[in-house]
Amino acid sequence: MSIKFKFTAFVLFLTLGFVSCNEKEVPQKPNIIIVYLDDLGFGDVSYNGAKKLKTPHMDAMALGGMRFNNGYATSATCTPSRYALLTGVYPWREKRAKILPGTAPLIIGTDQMTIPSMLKQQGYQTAIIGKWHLGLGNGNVNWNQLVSPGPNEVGFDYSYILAATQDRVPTVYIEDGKVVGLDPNDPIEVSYKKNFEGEPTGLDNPELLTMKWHHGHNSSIVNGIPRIGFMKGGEAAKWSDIDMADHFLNGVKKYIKDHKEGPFFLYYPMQQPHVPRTPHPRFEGLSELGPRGDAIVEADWCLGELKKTLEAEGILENTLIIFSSDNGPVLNDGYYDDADVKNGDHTPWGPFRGGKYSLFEAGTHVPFFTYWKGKIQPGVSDAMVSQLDLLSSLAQLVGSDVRTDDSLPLMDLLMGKSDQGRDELVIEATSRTAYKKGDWVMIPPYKGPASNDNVKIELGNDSDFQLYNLAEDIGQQNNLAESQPEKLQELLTAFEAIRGDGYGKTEKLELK
Ligand code: NG6
Ligand code: CA
Repeated sequence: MSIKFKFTAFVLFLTLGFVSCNEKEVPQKPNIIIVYLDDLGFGDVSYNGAKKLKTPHMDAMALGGMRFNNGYATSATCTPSRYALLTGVYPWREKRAKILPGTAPLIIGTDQMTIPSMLKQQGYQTAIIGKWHLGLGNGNVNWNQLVSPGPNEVGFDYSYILAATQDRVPTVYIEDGKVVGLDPNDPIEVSYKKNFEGEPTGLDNPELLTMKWHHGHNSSIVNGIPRIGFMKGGEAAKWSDIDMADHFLNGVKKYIKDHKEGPFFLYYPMQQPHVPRTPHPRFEGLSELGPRGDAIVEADWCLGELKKTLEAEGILENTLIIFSSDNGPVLNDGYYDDADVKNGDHTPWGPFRGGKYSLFEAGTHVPFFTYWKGKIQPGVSDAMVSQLDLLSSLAQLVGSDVRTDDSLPLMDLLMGKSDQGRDELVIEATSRTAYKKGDWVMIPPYKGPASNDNVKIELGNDSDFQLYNLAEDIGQQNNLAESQPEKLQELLTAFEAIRGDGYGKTEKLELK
């Protein structure tokens, strides 16, 4: 071996040694993007077996990153899951974390820790572009002035949002607290109590509708679609439903281009496939499932565009992407859009029982993957992880000592470097809670109907305790509460230690 080669090898050895110990000790500050879908079920993605719709971009990222077979939202509805995701606090600790109307006040405290606040402390630029649904203002919002506090007061440097849901008023975009495109001569008024005089509604004016309501959704009409809540004025500011995905995506692309020097945190909560399902016409018929499937194909395309943008800007290798959904799937969530009629043998809920609103598995057991080109090796994990864990995990990644009691620092798991997940998790559905420990799930007795006839989903209510072993019974068909009293007691004790004993025995369902 020549002296020169020996020397080169020695330098290489030193460099590699330095790099690898550097990686361990020095925190990394990649760009971080959370892509959060709305009502996407575990079985709605082709990498989990969907056949009647193809999600090639989700598949490519999931299979090229770490895929979690046991990834959970905290809740079976939107607001509480989003609350937990951003704050790292169980949503049942905050009474207001329930499906919010468009007029609800902000439910995250402006002094509360959030993912974007934590990342800001670490030098990140932070943004949300998409669905908010965590309340705005302090009550009695004047939509014609600065709408505050909101995302900008809980850690986001930049916000471009829809206030609540696509089916709720106000149907306008809000950028940094200002309604986009508002004509001051046509002020916006919003009420969830009563209609404004002379304004048509879905209930009274079916002749004006391009989409029919099935249950709820019969108040103000915007773009031919009847909504929840009443709204007047703001004509020029109203969004175009079929362009919504493109609109948010364009904002996302611009944000990435403008902030490519990084590090940035981008929270990209898409509105698909929540109702009303309004995929752009170019996606029409791309699934065999009608607008719901087409909206998922559209969301998949958006994810592909996101990746392309990162590639084009040369920052894909420096960006961690986390993908999940806020709650499980629902077919008919209040409009006649053929989602149920065309569903056939598609299983949005995957192998699980229940769906959105349900304490059964499909309510919270959702698609979940991490992708970081070159840094995360392709893999699959059965360890349990919740969106609740993202705050502490991301803090761990960037070298912040922020932690919450509920949020576990599981960054090694998310990076595929460990198979250690959480042992236990409290799950929530419309103010009811249940407990999961390892393969076991315990659902306490709840009053209320076994299923919701409108959405046709089993809710998980029963007058007796339910106990399931998912290792043998993934579909939750065999209630072992009677035959395994010791196991039941073990879970109940552990559950009450976290939850206290007032875990909603008499809670009412929020569903109408
Ligand atoms: C329900 C709506 C449903 C949906 C949901 C919120 C009715 C009858 N149903 O109250 O359509 O908007 O709220 O969904 O109004 S979530 O994903 O944002 O939690
Ligand atoms: Ca949702």
